[in-house]
Amino acid sequence: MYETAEKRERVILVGVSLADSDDAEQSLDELEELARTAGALCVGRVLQKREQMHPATYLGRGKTGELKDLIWETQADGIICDDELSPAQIGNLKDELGVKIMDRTLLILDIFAARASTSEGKIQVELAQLKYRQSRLTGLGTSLSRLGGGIGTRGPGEKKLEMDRRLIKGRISQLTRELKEVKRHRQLTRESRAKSRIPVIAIVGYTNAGKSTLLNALTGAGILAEDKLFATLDPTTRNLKLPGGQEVLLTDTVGFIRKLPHHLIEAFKSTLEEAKYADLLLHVVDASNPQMDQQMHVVYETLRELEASDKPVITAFNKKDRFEGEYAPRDFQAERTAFISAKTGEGVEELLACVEDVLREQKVEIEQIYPYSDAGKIQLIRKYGELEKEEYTQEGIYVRAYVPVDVYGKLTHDPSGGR
Ligand SMILES: Nc1nc2c(ncn2[C@@H]2O[C@H](COP(=O)(O)OP(=O)(O)OP(=O)(O)O)[C@@H](O)[C@H]2O)c(=O)[nH]1
Ligand SMILES: [Mg+2]
Repeated sequence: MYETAEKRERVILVGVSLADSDDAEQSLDELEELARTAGALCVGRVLQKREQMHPATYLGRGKTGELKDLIWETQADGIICDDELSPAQIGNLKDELGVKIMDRTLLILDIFAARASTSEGKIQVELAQLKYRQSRLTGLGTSLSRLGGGIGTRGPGEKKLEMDRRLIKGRISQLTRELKEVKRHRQLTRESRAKSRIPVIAIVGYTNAGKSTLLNALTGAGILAEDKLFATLDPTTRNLKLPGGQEVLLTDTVGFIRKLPHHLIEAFKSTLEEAKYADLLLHVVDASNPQMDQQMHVVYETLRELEASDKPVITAFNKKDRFEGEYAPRDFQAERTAFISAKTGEGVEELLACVEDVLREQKVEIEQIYPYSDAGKIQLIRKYGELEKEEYTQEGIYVRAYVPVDVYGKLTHDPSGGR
């Protein structure tokens, strides 16, 4: 993803463990993974237990001194803090430590910047980057240009990173306008999908859970699936015919992560919102990851933030090939759960059966005898629903089927005034 010729930045990861949470160490593991994805080399870690983050310097005084020594020992080029820093914190740490100061947000923005491939993705990333930078110009400005590369300098608007406040403001409003246009297009696509009445299923989940691998396995979509965080940034939609014959649209979406930067959620809303307009969410979980529970929690929290938490969910515990035996995680928030390996294809059939079940539950059962002159209605059922049984009797055509609610109205309404 990154040019190898570029010198790898040597970074120290810095975190604060708050009294009420104990997953700071795991969060740092994830930060290391993110840093690695962005091409940096982690040369040290500092984790401080504190009641709260220090408002001026993130770490307390003593720890900051310790960090300074570690920077000297390891010849680090910079530090990455695990939480979003305020402009003041960046400035103070910069003065104190004399190296490049980065945070989780900057890092994630940087990875997104390198991943963005569509114009929509690029606009969204640049907007998020500029908004982040806007308030931090003094703290970041010099440290970024001094190094002339590395984390925080990549992106669609790379040349514009040196812009002053006034220009940034202008660029932000231009991008906001462009994004509005993009959103309008997305809305139109959604509307035409809704008209076609083909159910939309959004694949959601923590980053690296196997969402793209699953979409590829189901539809041969040929999307990049990698053992890297945020391999997918732009949503891809593919048609899929379920075993019973019904067609659905499957959309692969950007992965979620803990502490997903607010700017990014804002900027990426139109991409992330795919989940909001879906009929069903397919939640892919990496069940071989020891952090599985926290990751599922993050996914549900993010869905809530996107106002998509009222959708029916099917949870697919993925990477079954990596765990053995009795292990049987559960998800009480899901309508159904399945155990699959997107890689080997194991369990995928059962998963599709779950999808059919849940889609059927969203439909209404219809059992009726139609006169032979009403054969058009049978066509309607075939097209939009599932025809379970069809019998040609003396009174007419006996039909038992599951149909979408809106089609149901058309099927039961009898213009002749009833028989
Ligand atoms: N062993 C095993 N590995 C899997 C399975 N499914 C996916 N993977 C691997 O997990 C990694 C991540 O898969 P992706 O499909 O890129 O995951 P994603 O959820 O799309 O990730 P992002 O797009 O980064 O959010 C890849 O290296 C896959 O090969 C599985 O069933 N078993
Ligand atoms: Mg992906």
